[in-house]
Amino acid sequence: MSAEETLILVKPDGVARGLTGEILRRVESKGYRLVDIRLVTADRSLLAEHYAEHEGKPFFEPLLEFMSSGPIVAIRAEGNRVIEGFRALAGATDPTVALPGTIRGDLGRDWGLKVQQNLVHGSDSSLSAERELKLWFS
Ligand code: DAT
Ligand code: MG
Repeated sequence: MSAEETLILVKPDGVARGLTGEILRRVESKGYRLVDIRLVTADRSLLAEHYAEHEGKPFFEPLLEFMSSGPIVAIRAEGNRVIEGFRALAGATDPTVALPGTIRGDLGRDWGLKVQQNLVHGSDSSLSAERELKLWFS
């Protein structure tokens, strides 16, 4: 059986703030393996598919606008329970309450915008990981 894989994104705020290396360091230090990595400027259709579950929510349009505002680093990472493990490294969605020690808790904050800019995305289930990896690496 091959090890589990997940999709990690360093969002445009993380890339713009020069935090890509720090975020990759945390993923690698935890012991996960980087299988593939690419710098992507995402178009609207990719982002709408990626975030389809949030269509209709008040932050959906701001989210798509934010995610298309600059380059994203997309990472295919591998390891036993990496999906759950990276979500734990990332911390809670809201960076104000994300625990210190997590990526969002240590490096993120609320900027008073319509969408939270919280540095990273991580797939939330094996079904999401499979779907999202196909979208970003094909
Ligand atoms: P996560 O990225 O932790 O899986 P999510 O899938 O619920 O969170 O939402 C996707 C992104 O949308 C999230 O990273 C930040 C933004 N977001 C979510 N809920 C929000 C809210 N209530 N207000 C503003 N932005 C929000
Ligand atoms: Mg999510």
